[in-house]
Amino acid sequence: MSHHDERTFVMVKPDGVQRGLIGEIVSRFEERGLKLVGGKFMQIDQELAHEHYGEHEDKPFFDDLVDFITSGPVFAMVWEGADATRQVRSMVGETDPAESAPGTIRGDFGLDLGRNVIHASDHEDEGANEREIDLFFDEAELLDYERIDAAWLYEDEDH
Ligand code: D4T
Repeated sequence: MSHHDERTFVMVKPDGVQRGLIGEIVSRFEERGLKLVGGKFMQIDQELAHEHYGEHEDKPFFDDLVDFITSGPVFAMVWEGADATRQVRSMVGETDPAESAPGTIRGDFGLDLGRNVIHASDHEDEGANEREIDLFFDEAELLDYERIDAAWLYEDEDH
């Protein structure tokens, strides 16, 4: 794997889907130069919600979080690129949209912690990206191809 091949898991949550933000969000990552390697429009069931949010099981907001994430379709994605996990998190903003800077996805499209539009793997949680990709995608659903502009995105890609 070259250093351009880091993969991270991203999901437009039910509020983002209902508000018509899938295209806008996908565009931001595409324009940044990240490569889409997997995408799935799906409904999360109770079991998957509990696995995905297992770390929050004992929190007071857990039941509302599960109800919300299972309340409508989500758009799950895998994006690939140099330092992808950390770069995507910085584009997403803080967990609470109210604390997120303008220019970030949550800072531009959200106001409420319980409706924060998008999920992205935590770069400070080692292995979160691989764990979440495995939870939502089979290996065969992740596609291997080159972006035609790769040589213009990375100095060390050959022309
Ligand atoms: P996700 O996982 O949804 O991308 O959010 P973050 O990674 O930014 O934040 P998190 O795991 O700490 O929180 C998961 C999810 O729970 C909601 N939440 C969180 C909530 O409703 N009330 C709360 O007090 C907290 C801390 C928002 C995101």
